[in-house]
Amino acid sequence: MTPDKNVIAAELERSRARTALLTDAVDDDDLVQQHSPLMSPLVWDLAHVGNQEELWLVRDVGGREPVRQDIDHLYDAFKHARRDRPALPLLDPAEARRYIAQVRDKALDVLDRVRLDERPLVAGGFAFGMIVQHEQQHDETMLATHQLRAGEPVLTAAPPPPGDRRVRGEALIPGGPFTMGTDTDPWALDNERPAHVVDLPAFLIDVAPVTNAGYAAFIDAGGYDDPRWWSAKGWAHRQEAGLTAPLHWFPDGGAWLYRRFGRVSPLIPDEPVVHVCFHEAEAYAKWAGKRLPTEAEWEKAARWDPETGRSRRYPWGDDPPGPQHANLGQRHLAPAPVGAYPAGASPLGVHQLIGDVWEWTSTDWHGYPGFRVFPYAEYSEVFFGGDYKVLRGGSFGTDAAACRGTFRNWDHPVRRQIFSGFRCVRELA
Ligand code: AVJ
Ligand code: FE
Repeated sequence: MTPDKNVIAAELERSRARTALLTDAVDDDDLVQQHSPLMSPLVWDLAHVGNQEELWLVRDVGGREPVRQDIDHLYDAFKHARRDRPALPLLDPAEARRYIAQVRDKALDVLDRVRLDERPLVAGGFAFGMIVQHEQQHDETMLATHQLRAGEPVLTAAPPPPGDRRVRGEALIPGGPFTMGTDTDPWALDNERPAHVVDLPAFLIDVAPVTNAGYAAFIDAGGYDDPRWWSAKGWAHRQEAGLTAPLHWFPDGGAWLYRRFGRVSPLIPDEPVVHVCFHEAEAYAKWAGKRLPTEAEWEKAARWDPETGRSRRYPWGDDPPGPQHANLGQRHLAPAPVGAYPAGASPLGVHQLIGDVWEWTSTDWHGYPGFRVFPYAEYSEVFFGGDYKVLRGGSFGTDAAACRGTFRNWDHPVRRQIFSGFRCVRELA
């Protein structure tokens, strides 16, 4: 299943089309503005994806001369915090667009000439896949910036498919070993490797993510005012940040309104809740008499096939995600209501593990046993052991190229500008 050069070129093109859509939607003033201190100006993301492509595909894989070595430091995410990026002498929008187009031409030429079995870095097209995923990840980050942006709506998409209220309750995941992670997925990143066996006791997992209605019940029950449900750290954060509801919710009489990509509307009860931090998810779970899944529990629910005992790429099998399986790729600019993807359910009846909302787990960000940096420590290793929780499954903003049953995301437990939700688990009585 090594992707051939035409597939790789098409994937590069698809990520660039998404980048263009997100950055052509607003004017140049808007591109250089900072919409939140948590985010870069969009024009930074724009040139940064090109700079990473230059570093890895043009210079490293291609062995070519630098295009713009002078700007490397501006687009090195470790050199300047997001809040400081607007003050940098960044390329302006026209320069950034020219730069990334120039890099892309060279990268495609490198792709044309390279032998994909030459070095580990390019085996199976890995370096190209890494760059495709990197751009798609920044496209999701840019979508989160759009969600924080004030002003008139500029993005549109078809609404997600309808839900099905019969999809409710919990599924039993039997105890026993399963294979977590992968050795064989050609574009899997270093943190998804190596494959290793994990033995878990049986558990019950929610068949769907927690909905807006479910989360509103926690608020109505006084959940934000009762320290019993919160960890000490979570309660301290709730107090300090003055949390009273998910980000982008605001009260309207006895109901809730929600602001999404510049449009305000009543909350849709059956939609998965989104824009909650880890601490809010954890508090809800405790209030509900449950807990958050560990990362291993989440992956077993998503990949383990009870028929064969094998771990698959997705809950529905090994077929690539189609529109019938999961809400991915910014096809819809909202999570889909619970039950919208029966074809995407796991054999044990767990729905919407992939797409819709990233799901918080209780696991701290770490390397698997036998982890080896590949190809650079700054992607994931430097964050191991930090104040980060693992998120799984991807959101409506995540592209299929950057989402699979093994894919691991992480963020600080207080972050909620990302498209984050959750589901709960429970031990057997
Ligand atoms: C995997 C989403 C945590 O955006 O910080 C992008 C992805 N790494 N450029 C991030 C990433 C370098 C990363 N996350
Ligand atoms: Fe990056």
